[in-house]
Amino acid sequence: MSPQVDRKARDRARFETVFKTVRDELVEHVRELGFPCDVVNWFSKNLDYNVPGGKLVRGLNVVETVEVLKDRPLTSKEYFQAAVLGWTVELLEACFLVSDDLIDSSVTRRGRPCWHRTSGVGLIAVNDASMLESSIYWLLKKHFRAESCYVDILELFHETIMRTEIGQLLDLITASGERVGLSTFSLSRHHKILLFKVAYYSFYLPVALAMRLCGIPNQQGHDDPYKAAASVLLPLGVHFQVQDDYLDFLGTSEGSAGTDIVEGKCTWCICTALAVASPAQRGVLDAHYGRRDVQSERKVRDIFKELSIQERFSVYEEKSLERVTLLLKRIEEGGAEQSRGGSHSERQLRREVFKIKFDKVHRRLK
Ligand code: DMA
Ligand code: MG
Ligand code: MG
Ligand code: MG
Repeated sequence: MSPQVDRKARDRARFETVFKTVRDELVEHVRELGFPCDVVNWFSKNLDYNVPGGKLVRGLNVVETVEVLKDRPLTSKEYFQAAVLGWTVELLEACFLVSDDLIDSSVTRRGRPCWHRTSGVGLIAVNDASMLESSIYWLLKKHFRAESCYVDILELFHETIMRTEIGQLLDLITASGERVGLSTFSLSRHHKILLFKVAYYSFYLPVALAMRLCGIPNQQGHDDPYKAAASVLLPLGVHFQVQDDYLDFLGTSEGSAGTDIVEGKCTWCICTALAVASPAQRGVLDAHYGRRDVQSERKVRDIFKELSIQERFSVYEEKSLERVTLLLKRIEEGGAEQSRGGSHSERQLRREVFKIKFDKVHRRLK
């Protein structure tokens, strides 16, 4: 095993031990409220099934960012706080995924049945998703109530959740059904969907939480480090979700894969296809996109192939990475200019923080 892989595995294992602590605290809380075993066990299973099994990139990103900002090994108290904050982001991810899979009629997630498709769950998943969200606030109160960043952290969660939900709404009402057709689809609407449903909670939130935990204050106007962070992280988040759309088409996503065409989702693939389709190809897409049958799905896939979606994605990926690299460079240069006056943590913010995210999305295959 290479030292880098070894380190990653160790970081993940350390982070996972903190999950055991927060899970036990949450379950104990339900028990202390006097609920019988079946309720306690249900909640515990909800947590175990939905929270820890993913790539954990968002949660680990909180810890990694705190480490970069502090620029020294964390004390065990600092590590624990950063990791708890990381798990609140993973709880949020779990909450969104449980409802998203239900709404998207997805079958599998992370290589297993979606939570709502497991024995006896079904629509109870709606309440389970809410409980994953309220667990965040319970943990924040328990671990951060006394910290000066408590209100900022709460606000960050509230604002991020609202943005994600509006993004999900836009995604859902744009999806083609009998009623809507493909007429609402466009690359600009698609960009807005991705920005709101994914980029804020997956890319901006973990970094902004870490910045709050490290006590980085807002600044006026263009100097605001939170605005600077958003200016790179949000485009990166959009790039990441375009990859998600493309991986759904390939069927290799680690998330839910392969349902976008039959569900009639407004994805990068269909919006790109619509922008270049001939009238005949457009006719086939109109007739078959968003239909739950294998023949229709095959016809759509054939048109995507005719229109070289695969090659077009490579071109998009190249251009988009170039753009993000440029944004990163601009921030680095801004950081260098300010480095005479700026604090060490502000200078660091302008380099490593973004590299962590950048390296993770760079040409991912799953
Ligand atoms: C996921 O969008 C968005 C949220 C807020 C979970 P999606 O349905 O494209 O994701 P996936 O492909 O993972 O189901
Ligand atoms: Mg989905
Ligand atoms: Mg969805
Ligand atoms: Mg998807």
